[in-house]
Amino acid sequence: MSVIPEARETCQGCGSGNLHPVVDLGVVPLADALVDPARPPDPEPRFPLAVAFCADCLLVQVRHHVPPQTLFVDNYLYFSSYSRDLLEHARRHASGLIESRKLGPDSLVVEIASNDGYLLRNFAEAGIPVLGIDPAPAQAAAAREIGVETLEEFLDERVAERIVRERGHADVVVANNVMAHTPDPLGFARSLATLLAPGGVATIENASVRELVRHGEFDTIYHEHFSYFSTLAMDSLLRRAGLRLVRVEKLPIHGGSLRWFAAHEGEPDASVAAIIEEERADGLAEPDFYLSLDRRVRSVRERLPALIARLRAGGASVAAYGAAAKAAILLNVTQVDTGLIDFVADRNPHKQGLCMPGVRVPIVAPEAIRERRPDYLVVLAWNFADEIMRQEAWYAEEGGRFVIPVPEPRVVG
Ligand code: JHZ
Ligand code: ZN
Repeated sequence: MSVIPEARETCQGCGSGNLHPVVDLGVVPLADALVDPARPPDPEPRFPLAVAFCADCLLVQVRHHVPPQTLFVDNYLYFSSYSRDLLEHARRHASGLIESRKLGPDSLVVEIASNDGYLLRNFAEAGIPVLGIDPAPAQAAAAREIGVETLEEFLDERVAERIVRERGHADVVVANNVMAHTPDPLGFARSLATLLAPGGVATIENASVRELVRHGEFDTIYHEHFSYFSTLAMDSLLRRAGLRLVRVEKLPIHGGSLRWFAAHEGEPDASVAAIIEEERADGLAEPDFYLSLDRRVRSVRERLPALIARLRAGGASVAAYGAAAKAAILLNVTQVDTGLIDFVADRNPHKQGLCMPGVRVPIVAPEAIRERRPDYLVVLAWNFADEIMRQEAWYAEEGGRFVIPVPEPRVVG
């Protein structure tokens, strides 16, 4: 039996007790704890999933903490390299840094949560020394196979100090979609500061909480994501870690992300003040902004199962695409189970043959779409809807229809 964590009463970013509840998604399985149908857990562990806003450091955060070892080592089959758009995004990020930071054979690029080496390979192929840090064993092994040296650990200050002793400081530290993955974001930011050379830059990328709320992306809330960042919250955190936020860029990836540039020194460019101003004007410094999420959850919870049930009642068959972590949350929160969808297709062979947690919908290879010809395909990895619909263009040409589930379920194509 797993231990059910208590709801935290203090902020994980600043220790304040000034937490305001934002949304409660109920009690759900872990988003990446895919179930082996030959050995199903009984009972399947479930955890409360509720989010709060800290009125002091402005960090949005989950209140029930599951140990990172459980999340990212024991139950983690996410490999970054199964999305071509993400690979292209990583390639552009790397070539931009190589050029702007004039990186070469004497530089060092460190990536935290380097996964299967999807990003660092671009630096390595250009002859730039790299070091990946990632605690997930299969992903670290895959990275090493393509020549990306990887330390199989969680980053903390001790690990950061050791790397500096052994390898020197990093000219560039990349932390993409990982700042949210730690229960101790301040300790994490301090580790970035330790790793970073005096004139170096850290680039930190994460889904933007502004877009999460504005577009009702509640399914991106799960235990792996301990926090949800605005630039306001990031600025506060980096300052407390002794770093400066010097630039911010908006990116379309993952439903709307931000890339923050942090350094030991240097003046912020105009992007920082502009985005902070925009966030303040939109109300991100106040708890009320976040409360609209609750309405979105209620609406999708009602409308998605109703839409699928209506299609099925008309004789149609329905399946889904993308066994993403967000898919597990969406299916469990809306109770879309095997009574409503037949399978979830996913390109990641590590996920195929397993079932979605909780609802137990089987995960199969995308070839099943051709073989079984469902009339509708719910795009659960909606953040990659364009790529998926491009890749499965034949399906729409032959009469199949896609359903996009958030912010409001709708049939497209
Ligand atoms: P995707 C992941 O979340 C993991 P998830 C993690 N929780 C995180 O922080 C965020 O990213 C940022 C598949 N797929 O990327 C691959 C195809 O099969 O939205 C994935 O299983 N064919 C750490 O899991 C899933 O869909 C395709 O053509 O919510 C997408 O998952 C494409 C494009 C994807 O992330
Ligand atoms: Zn706080």
